[in-house]
Amino acid sequence: MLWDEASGELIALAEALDAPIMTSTGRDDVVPNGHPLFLGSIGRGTLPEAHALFEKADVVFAVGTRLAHSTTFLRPGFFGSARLIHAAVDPHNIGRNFATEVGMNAEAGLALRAVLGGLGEGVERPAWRAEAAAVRDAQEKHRERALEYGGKPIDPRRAQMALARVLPENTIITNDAGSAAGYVYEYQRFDQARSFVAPQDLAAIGIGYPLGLGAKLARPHQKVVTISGDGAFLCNGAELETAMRENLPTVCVILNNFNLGSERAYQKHFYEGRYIADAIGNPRFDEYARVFGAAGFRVEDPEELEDVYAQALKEDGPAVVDVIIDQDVFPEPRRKDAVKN
Ligand SMILES: Cc1ncc(C[n+]2csc(CCOP(=O)(O)OP(=O)(O)O)c2C)c(N)n1
Ligand SMILES: [Mg+2]
Repeated sequence: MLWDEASGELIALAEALDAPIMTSTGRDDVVPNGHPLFLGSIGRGTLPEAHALFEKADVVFAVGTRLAHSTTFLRPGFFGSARLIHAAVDPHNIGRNFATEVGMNAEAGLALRAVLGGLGEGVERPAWRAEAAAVRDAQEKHRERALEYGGKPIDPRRAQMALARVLPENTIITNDAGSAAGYVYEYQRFDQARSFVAPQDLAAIGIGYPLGLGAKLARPHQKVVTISGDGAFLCNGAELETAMRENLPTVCVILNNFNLGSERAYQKHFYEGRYIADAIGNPRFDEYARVFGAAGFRVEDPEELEDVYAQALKEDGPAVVDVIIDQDVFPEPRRKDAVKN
């Protein structure tokens, strides 16, 4: 969808059908998130309200997606009783994992234009519009609630939402794998295509910070912010040297729980909280950044988040914000279904 720059066609079709739009995981930037029919991405960040509406669909038109693991978990019942129309550029992906009523081997824009062209006048379905509005309302309330999570260490949801409130329009966000960074799907919002670079199926930790440097090289006039866990940042944090040498002023927000939180989450949910090898001892990341000559910040008080983020965003060189967060707040493990079976 992004490669084909077909967001306009996608929106036109959704509007013609009054059909809600959801994107695959990590493609939250395909549609300007303020659009009244946009309900977020499918996968980790999907709120129950959005999921319930997805399950009510009688037809799902999946365009320009592989329907890969990070979105569908390859769960056989993923589409429930909905009939699936799947347009994909690689024919091997059509019918590969899911029973498909109609397959279209086409680029996203072409497939969308073909369907739009055959639609005629479109339809009005005020009930679906209203349901979409109700889901969007629930999502906004959910986001706002994060601002009430006080206390120390900082709740990672508060850290994410505070960031969402200060980011300038058209900031590019690059994300790392991990639990606290994974809240990105619930709390960050995107206005334009190609403003979100997320780890996909392999989800290797350590990717976030270098992704940000690449994004800054490609788009020097846009702000670039990376959201990373502490364990993930430790994998590739020495790229601060590259950032300094190449003058790549990104802001790296490290959600620091002194823990490989994703592993802790598994141990909590599947091993009765018998924690082992999850804790990590970190250097102070603000000082670590300064050793390279970059700007370093540290936040321990949730009330200071927005100010410190704003300061870091004003830096004209590389900056790191070390946010000390609660190691016991994390989303449910993504692979819960897989581990259960
Ligand atoms: C290269 C690699 N090794 C291991 C993993 C498994 N893994 C996924 S998340 C994670 C922990 C990440 O810790 P951190 O970056 O501190 O984020 P947190 O979950 O604590 O928010 C690990 C080890 C992985 N995805 N990639
Ligand atoms: Mg961590």
